Amino acid sequence: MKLDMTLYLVTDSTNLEEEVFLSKVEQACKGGVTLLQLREKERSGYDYLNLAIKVKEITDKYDIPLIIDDRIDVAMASGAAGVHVGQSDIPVSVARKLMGKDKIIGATAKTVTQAEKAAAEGADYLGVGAIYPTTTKVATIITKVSTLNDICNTVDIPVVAIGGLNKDNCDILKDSPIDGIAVVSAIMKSENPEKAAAELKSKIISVKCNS
Ligand code: TZP
Ligand code: MG
Repeated sequence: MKLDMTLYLVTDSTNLEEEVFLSKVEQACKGGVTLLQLREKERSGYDYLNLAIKVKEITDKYDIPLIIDDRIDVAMASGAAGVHVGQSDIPVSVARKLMGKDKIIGATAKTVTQAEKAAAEGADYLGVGAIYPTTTKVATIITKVSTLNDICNTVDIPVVAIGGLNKDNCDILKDSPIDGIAVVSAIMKSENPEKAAAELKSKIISVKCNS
């Protein structure tokens, strides 16, 4: 099945009761998220796996592929569709060997060189950013839209833009040949994640149509 990267939700459960977190995830799925990444930085393997299993029950219901951030073991054990690795994680080539050809492997790239390497090693998609400053806990730097465009024009795998994006500022991507956007706060911090996802999705579809 072809990956639909239009609206990629990267979750953040920080300061949320599990029930509230899972409800936000479900609302976002209802609102039209096309791919979902469970991103947990503080949890033990035990807790990460248990949460992944619960999130997968939801994403399965909406036919949305679940990607696990950083942890190949958690991805495999939960039956997730794939894993997302950054520059300081297990390399894409190793992830591919461990997970096999059918799993989705996403990678973070901030330069054309990193993007070319990840694609050559077998990544299925790239996340590129941060496009804007972000309030989400992450070690990142700003990536210029011109670099994002260079990456899109260099690799032949899908590229999503990430970092500080919301429905009011993603027009900056109108001339960019991206396949979609990835967001954390724009959906996770919304009081109404279903509406936030739906609005963001129609916005990004109209932005993409003009690119
Ligand atoms: N990688 C680059 S920016 C970022 C990640 C994981 C966080 C994006 O979060 P937000 O809240 O959408 O700015
Ligand atoms: Mg990582």
